[in-house]
Amino acid sequence: MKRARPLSALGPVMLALRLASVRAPAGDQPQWGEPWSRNMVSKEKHLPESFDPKTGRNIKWIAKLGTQAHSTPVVAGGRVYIGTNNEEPRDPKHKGDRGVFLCLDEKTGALVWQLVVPKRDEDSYMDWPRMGMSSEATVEGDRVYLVDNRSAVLCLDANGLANGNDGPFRDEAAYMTPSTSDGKPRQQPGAETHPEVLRPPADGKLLQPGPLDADIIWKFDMVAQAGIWPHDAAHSSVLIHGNYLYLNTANGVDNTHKRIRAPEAPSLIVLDKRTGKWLARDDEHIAPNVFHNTWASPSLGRVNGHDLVFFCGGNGMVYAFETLLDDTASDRPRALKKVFQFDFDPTAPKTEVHRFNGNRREGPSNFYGMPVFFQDRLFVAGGGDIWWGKNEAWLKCIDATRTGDLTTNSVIWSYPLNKHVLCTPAVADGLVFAADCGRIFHCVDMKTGKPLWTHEINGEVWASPLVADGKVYLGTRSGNYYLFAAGREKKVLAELELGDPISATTTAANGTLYIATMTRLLAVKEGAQATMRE
Ligand SMILES: [Ca+2]
Ligand SMILES: [Ca+2]
Repeated sequence: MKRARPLSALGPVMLALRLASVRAPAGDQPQWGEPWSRNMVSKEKHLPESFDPKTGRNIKWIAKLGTQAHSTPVVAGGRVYIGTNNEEPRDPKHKGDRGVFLCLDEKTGALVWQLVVPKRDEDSYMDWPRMGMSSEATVEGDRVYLVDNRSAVLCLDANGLANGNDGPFRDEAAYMTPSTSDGKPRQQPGAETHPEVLRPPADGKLLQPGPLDADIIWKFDMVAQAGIWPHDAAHSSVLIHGNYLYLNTANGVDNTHKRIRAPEAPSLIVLDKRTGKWLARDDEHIAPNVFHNTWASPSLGRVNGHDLVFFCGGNGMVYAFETLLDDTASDRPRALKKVFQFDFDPTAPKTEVHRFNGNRREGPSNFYGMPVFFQDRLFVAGGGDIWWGKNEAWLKCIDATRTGDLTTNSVIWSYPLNKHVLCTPAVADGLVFAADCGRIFHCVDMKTGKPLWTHEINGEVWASPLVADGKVYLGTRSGNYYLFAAGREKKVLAELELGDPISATTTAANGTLYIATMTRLLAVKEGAQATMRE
């Protein structure tokens, strides 16, 4: 593939900016997907049909990231938030492999502050080298909720340390200091290695927080406090409902990929957003059948007058739970009350699932994307695990108004995908859009599940399609970027090569698109012209 000129060689904000027109802002995008349905749609208008990073046409600014950036950018309060690694260090005191979470200025892409967290060095399978921070931020007011690369849930101050170090958490120095000097995994082959709490060096030499470092308000360590077993990379997108945070735990297999080491650990937890106190958990005994990990985040919708939390477990089951009431308080985490469950793949094996590890023809299903709630229905994409499971995958539409076991009585339609799926679907104007790792983009009729059109694309799709302003925006792991008309007839508006693999879903906020590749974040705006300099 012909690579575009590596703009990442430019400085973070070395692009002069000229806007041809200024339009009224439509809104922030403070979380991944539409609140709270997680539908991959946006109400933004006047979004570009094309752009060119080589000439700067319709480019507002470009910010350098590290060498991997798997989270989707989030925009709130004049800031853009995105996770990456430390291969493009922004502060010389943070050396070596780290999880990095950037807070950038929305107007210019300049760094406001960054959260830099040491890797887990007990075992590389607990925090994969150079993966960076993969979770999406969720922002409410001046509070930023995030799961870091050590599987800790953090509440951060959007104002950083500029307005002082706010508490109760004030151990930023210890939390940013690695326990070993080189940060490399110290695992021994075959050794029984357990996850450990970060213990900075005994010599007392701590890194000192400066104005570029994040201000942590509170921290909840899912490994130490909820007993999960981290695997590969933590990924969660926190859902806020009232005073409570709902999130998946990223509890997974160990480095053999055939053993669950924390069979009692929760898959879905609820924390108090004010304090980080652990209030509730699922009691569905999901963990023993988690085939790989618990990477799919929850969604929320109102059914029959009640708010329900929808959750796709790492065991191939879809659940709905009652939300907690706003006066919930107890000494120990209570069990979430289940409203329904749905077996996404009922003929798949249900016991000793890890014997199917590496089997591409037969085995259980799991999920990476979120269940989208739309008009009393859930739209769910799932199937065999991309790394270790079977190839089969589906997009399914479920009636979310029933209770109990929905497996046999609530499938409205099921549409087979080509191969492995990681995306969350986008539902708009009677159409459902999804893309799979078999390199096919799908447009399906929302009512019937009948395919309307498909398009063969370059590269696996780890991102989700975004529908906004009558267009579908989608990037792929081969670095190709597609714009389709969001209609019943196929119309490819543009196909670009951005030069680096793309994992992030495109974000639309305040009239601008945010498109992240592995190495750079593009702010794309109709009428903008960036001056490209060496
Ligand atoms: Ca502060
Ligand atoms: Ca603090």
